[in-house]
Amino acid sequence: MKDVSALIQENGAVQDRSIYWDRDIYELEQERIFARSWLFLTHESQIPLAGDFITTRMGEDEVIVSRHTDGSLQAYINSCPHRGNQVCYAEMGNTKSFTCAYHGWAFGTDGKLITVPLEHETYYDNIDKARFGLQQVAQIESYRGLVFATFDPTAPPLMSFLGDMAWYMDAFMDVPGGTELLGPPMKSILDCNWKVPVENFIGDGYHVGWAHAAALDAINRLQGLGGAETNPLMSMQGNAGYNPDGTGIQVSTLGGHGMGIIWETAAALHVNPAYGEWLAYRTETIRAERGEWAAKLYNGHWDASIFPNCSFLYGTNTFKHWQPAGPRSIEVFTWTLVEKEMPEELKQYLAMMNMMTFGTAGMLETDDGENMEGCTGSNRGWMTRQGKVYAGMGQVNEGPHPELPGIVSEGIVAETSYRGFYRAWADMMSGKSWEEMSRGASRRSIKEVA
Ligand code: UNU
Ligand code: FES
Ligand code: FE
Repeated sequence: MKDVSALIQENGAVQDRSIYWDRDIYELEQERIFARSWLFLTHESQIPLAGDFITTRMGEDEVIVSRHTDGSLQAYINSCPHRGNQVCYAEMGNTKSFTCAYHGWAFGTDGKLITVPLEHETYYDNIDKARFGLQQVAQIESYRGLVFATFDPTAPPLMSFLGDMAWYMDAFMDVPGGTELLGPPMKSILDCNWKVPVENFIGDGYHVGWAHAAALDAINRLQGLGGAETNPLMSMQGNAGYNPDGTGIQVSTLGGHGMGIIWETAAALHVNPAYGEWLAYRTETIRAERGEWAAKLYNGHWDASIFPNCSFLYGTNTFKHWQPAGPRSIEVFTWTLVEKEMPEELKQYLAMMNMMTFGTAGMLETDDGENMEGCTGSNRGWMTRQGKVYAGMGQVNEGPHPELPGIVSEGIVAETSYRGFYRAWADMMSGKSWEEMSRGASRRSIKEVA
């Protein structure tokens, strides 16, 4: 395998193409990134009652996530400790126990082994059932309803892992009544490396006007509006005459998370004015309780990624979990991000609009999907794969911000957050300790600045 420390160069701006293709690099990612990081599992609202469960993956490990009889959240590997069969084949449900189809071992909703068929007659009661529960995750926690777990007992608490990313996300997560993800998620497969969609959502403001030109035009027609004059996001369409100056910011926060925020455009991709009206109504409370920055962030359109493999578009209400399935394939789970207190019809409209834009066959998802598969598949060529790709945009106008945490670049068309993601990726791949990684130069909290 290539020298891991040489895969990312120039402070995150240069990537070796083998990271999108090679099996041995992918396997090292499983060990050093997916077995250590906090990974998104589900939303608490998907499993509100005792016995509720869903199945998902952490890296390539199949896991069951459940609400135990005592109300606690639990997550454990979906593989029987007897002979290794998959225990649960359902995607979601409610149960008292999980019974393995092979020999009938049964587990509680905390993963503990509760019954062994013919226990007395075959083991002569000489089996220590406490030894043979489903393998538990090391830690499980939630942040405002988003449930995460890690296999690493030494990983810092979830809120330290999210760091300043959570401070930013609070602008729309910390609203009266809170937020939720509408599920069950849409599920689809893309033939791309998992990092390609993560880098797209973390801050690729560059592709929006170009790759999505036709989709933006279609949405603009559905809106029946006048185009760029009435909808600032539409001015990006085709890039003609688009000047990114002052339109927003791109941010990289310590730990490899990041986002691009286009001011005043949260509702820009919507055809129903009800969403914009809701935002205006909510902004009053947010401004009064949390100040001008929170109100400004709340009204921006965000594309964002939470390290390592979770992304969202705030405003377009899509929330993505990119699950690695080999170096050149992912399974995509797509949720709809809404506020709990929104009227039911508004939530249903947002779920429908998410389907139309970023669902499996969504107008923008298909634009992105083709590019993501292309960015992966072209590395099939041995000679191609010896080369590198470049994310150097925005290095001249980024740095600390007087009021906001992280590294901030003016204008959303930048690659600041790409570089932050790849610096974090390189740190984890080289096996740095959590302590070493916490001493990054981008540590800068809003409290330090105030
Ligand atoms: O396609 C995207 N990632 C995007 C779309 C980002 C910002 C606005 C619209
Ligand atoms: Fe960006 Fe080709 S122009 S990948
Ligand atoms: Fe896109």
